[in-house]
Amino acid sequence: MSYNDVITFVFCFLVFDEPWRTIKWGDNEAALQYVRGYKPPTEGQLIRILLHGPDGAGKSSWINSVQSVLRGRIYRQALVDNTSGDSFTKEYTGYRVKKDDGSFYPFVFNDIMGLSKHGGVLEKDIELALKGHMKEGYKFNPESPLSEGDRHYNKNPTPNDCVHVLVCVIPADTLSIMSNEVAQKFRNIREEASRLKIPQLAILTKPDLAFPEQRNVKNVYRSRYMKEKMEKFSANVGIPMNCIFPVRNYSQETNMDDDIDSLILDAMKNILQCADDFLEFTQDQYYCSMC
Ligand SMILES: Nc1nc2c(ncn2[C@@H]2O[C@H](COP(=O)(O)OP(=O)(O)O)[C@@H](O)[C@H]2O)c(=O)[nH]1
Ligand SMILES: [Mg+2]
Repeated sequence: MSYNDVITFVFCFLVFDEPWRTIKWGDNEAALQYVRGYKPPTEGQLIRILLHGPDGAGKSSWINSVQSVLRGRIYRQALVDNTSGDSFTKEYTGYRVKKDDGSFYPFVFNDIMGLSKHGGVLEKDIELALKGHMKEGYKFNPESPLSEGDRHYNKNPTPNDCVHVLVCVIPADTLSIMSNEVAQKFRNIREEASRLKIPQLAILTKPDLAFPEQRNVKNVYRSRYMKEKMEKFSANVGIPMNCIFPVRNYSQETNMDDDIDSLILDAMKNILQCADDFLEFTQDQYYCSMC
């Protein structure tokens, strides 16, 4: 048996015959129309999507990837850090996606400084951001959270300032080495979001780096490795499997790819549906009186 035969055998073993989750690969028209035509339940409502996760997880890349899909070309607005080390996103910044007519989509992404074992964003800061107390432009301080006296503290958050969906961004390739401390931080943040009834999803980035067969993005729901990682993560952090979406971000591509788009749109569609459910379920008045 040659080396290649052994590798093939191992890969066959690791891949399901049938995908365990179905998705319409490359047939993106309906999902694209949904996201492009999305309107929040009330006029003037802005859907705030807060992304949090470890440094280098691909949060900024995800924002760029969504913009790329919606604009039909590779987009690079949110600064992507391709060096390891300290988090590059040190300021609380909101990113909106422009439509062709110059107006904006009714959602905004907030990319928050990474979550790590030592330092990283403080849980208190995430709580304040969830409640809409954090103004854009706030520079994170790993030593102390935003205080009421700070000029970036929003005393009276409106429904547009509050977070409507919390999205954990996790790299699939380093999932197994996530420390207990980081997992505990995730759980604490999740608890706070649950208390505020804010829906939570997770996106699992870098499937292409997690295992070689993932280089074909269509294998993402056929990989036993990936499913096992998602199940472990789900059990560890408490996010149900149907709220976890593997996505391949546009990182080295210079051209769009229909299959990569399919994963991004599937995740984005679910994020917006969660926001809708949340807004329908919770009266804004009541929600913001909790802020
Ligand atoms: N191969 C691959 N690289 C990715 C993916 N997503 C992000 N990256 C790369 O990971 C690095 C960190 O990404 P970045 O978006 O800055 O992470 P952030 O710190 O969470 O905002 C960059 O070099 C990205 O190009 C992905 O799905 N696949
Ligand atoms: Mg970033």
